[in-house]
Amino acid sequence: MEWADFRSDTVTYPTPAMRSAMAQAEVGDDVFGEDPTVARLEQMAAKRVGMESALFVASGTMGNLAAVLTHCQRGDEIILGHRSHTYLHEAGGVSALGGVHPRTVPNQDDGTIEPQDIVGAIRALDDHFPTTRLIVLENTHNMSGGTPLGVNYVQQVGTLAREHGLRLHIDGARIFNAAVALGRPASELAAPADTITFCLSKGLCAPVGSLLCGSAEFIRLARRTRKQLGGGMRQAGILAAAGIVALETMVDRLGEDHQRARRLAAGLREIPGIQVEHDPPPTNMVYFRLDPLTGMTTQSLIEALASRSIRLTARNPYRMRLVVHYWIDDEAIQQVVEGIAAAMSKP
Ligand code: TLP
Repeated sequence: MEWADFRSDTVTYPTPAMRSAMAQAEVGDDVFGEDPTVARLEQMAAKRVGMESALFVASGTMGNLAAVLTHCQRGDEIILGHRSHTYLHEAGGVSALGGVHPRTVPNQDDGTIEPQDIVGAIRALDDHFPTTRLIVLENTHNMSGGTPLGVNYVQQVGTLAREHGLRLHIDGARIFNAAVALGRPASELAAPADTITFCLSKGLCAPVGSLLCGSAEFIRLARRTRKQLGGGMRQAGILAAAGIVALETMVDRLGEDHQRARRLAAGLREIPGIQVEHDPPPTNMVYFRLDPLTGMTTQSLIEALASRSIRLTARNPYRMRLVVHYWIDDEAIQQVVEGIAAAMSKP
C-alpha cells in the first residue's frame, strides 16, 4: 500500500539517483580520514554555508550536541529558545552528556528571540553563576511554523554575540528551506554564526546524515567530540554519496514543497473548525488547531485518515503539524484536504 506520509520530512526515502550513487560510492575508513566520498561531501557542505570546514555526523541531534560540547565546558550555559528543538527534542543531551546548562528565553511567534531577552540572560561574572558561552538559534524554526529567520535578524544576534564575547551556533536542520523561502544563499544566513548544523535527511531526502560546519580549527576539535559520542563512522561514503546527490539536486526544488504547503493551508482554512497557524505557511510545514467544540480530536483525524492511506501525527489533542516534502505530490495534497474535510463533517 502506498502511504502519503505527512508526519515529517524525515520520512523521506532516497531517490533512485541516490540509491545508485550509494551503490557505486568510492569508500575508505573515514576514522582514518580515508573516505574520499565523505571528504567530498564535507567540502561541498562547507562551501554551501560559507564555512572553512565541515564534519559528517549521524543526525541533526548529534550535530547540535557535538557543536555544544565542542563550544562549551561543564558548567557553561547556552542561551536558546524555549521552543527550540535542542531544548525540547534532543533528550536533554547537552546537560546529560555535557554538563551544559540550558537557559531558555522566549521564542516569539516567528521563531526569533528578542535581542534584549538574550542580553538579559547573559550572566555576570560571579561564582554563583554558570558561565554564558553560546547562543543557539534555529533556522527554520520548527515549532514556530517552520518560519525562516531573516538575514538581518541573524546578523543582529551575531553582532550581539561578538559584543558579549559569546559564540553563535545555528541549528539549521532546514537551512535550505530558509534560504529558498527568503531567496538568499544559505551562506548569508550562516555568515554571522560560528557554527551551523544542517540536515541531509529531511527535505533533501538523503537517508542519513547531517553536517556540522565551522572553522577548520573548530571542526578539528568537533571530530574528536564526534568520536567520543561514538559517531566515528567507517565506510560512511555509502551514506555521504546520497548526501552529495541531495546537495546537488534537491535544494533548488524545495520551493515546490513550499508552494504545496501553501495550497494545503488554503484547503484546510476553508474547513469549519480548523484554524491554520502561520497562514500562509512560510516553508514546508502547516500547523493547525482544531476547535474543541467540533468534538474532533487529532487522534480521531489520524484514525480517519489512516483508512485513506494517509499518515498524520499530532502535537496534542487539538494541534497538528503536516509536513510537505519530495514524496508528497499534488494528488496527496488534494487527498489529505478531502479526507480531513470529510472527517470534520461527520456528526
Ligand atoms: N526534527 C524532527 C523531530 O525530531 C521533531 C521533525 O520531525 O521535525 N533540529 C531541528 C530543527 C529538527 O526539526 C530536528 C528533527 C533536528 C534538529 C534533529 O534531527 P535528527 O532527527 O536528524 O536528529
